[in-house]
Amino acid sequence: QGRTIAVTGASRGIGLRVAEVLAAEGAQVVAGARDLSGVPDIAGVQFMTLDVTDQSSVRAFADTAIAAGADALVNNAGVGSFMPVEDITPEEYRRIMDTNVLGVILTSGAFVPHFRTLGRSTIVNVTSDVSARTFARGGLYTASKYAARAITQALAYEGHEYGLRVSEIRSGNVDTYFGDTQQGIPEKEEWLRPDDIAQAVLYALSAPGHVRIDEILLHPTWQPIAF
Ligand code: NJP
Repeated sequence: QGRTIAVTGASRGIGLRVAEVLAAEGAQVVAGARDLSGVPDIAGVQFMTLDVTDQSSVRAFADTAIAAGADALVNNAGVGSFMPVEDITPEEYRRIMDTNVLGVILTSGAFVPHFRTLGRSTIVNVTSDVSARTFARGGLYTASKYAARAITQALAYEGHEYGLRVSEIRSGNVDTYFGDTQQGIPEKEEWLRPDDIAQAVLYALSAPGHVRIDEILLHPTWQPIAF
């Protein structure tokens, strides 16, 4: 209520639902993605073009959110890519790492100088359950999420000095457009919904000031247990 929160990767999937849920709770949301052509009108949500791999785009996004009073950032933008190690090209490596790792670095870096002045602020990073485990054909994607987890934890150490709380949301399969797939197809019926992740983000953002949620790990019930 009364807060301003920046959300990346908010044109669809998890990020869009995060923006909707936060706005329904009374927050002002500055929501970014590259292609805003399909986004709905949502009261309390200001959509802005954002490419997290492009520093000037990130700066413009952060400047707008900071001018609106942002005290929290949700790094959610991310892309998937699944192939055997021998098929990973330099181009695909850069696309995944630039978005999932450099994107978190640039976006966090654009907000941190402001957050330092606040005394209390929050960054929530939507990484993955595979930020600490891998699988066949998942080398590149999981490498990016391991790296995003490391950045998340480094930020937590650094931010501890000035009241920045940092949370990592690690989920199993979620029914979105992730990895160039479709939402709502029969194979994904038992998967987590974007709202399940949005509720975890809301919990991390709204925990009382004396509580820091280091990480939340959640899966669809059917998914084999993996920690
Ligand atoms: O995927 P999708 P999710 N700059 O494809 C945006 C993680 N995750 O919601 O830019 C700015 O429906 C893109 O918009 P656009 C996953 O790794 C997922 O599932 O127009 N924004 C769109 O709004 C990711 O970090 C699952 O293409 C950029 C959004 O990101 C996060 O959840 C499991 C961008 C992606 O929406 C959200 O993914 C898991 C850029 N350069 C973790 N590039 C899962 N779905 O199963 C992309 O463990 N976006």
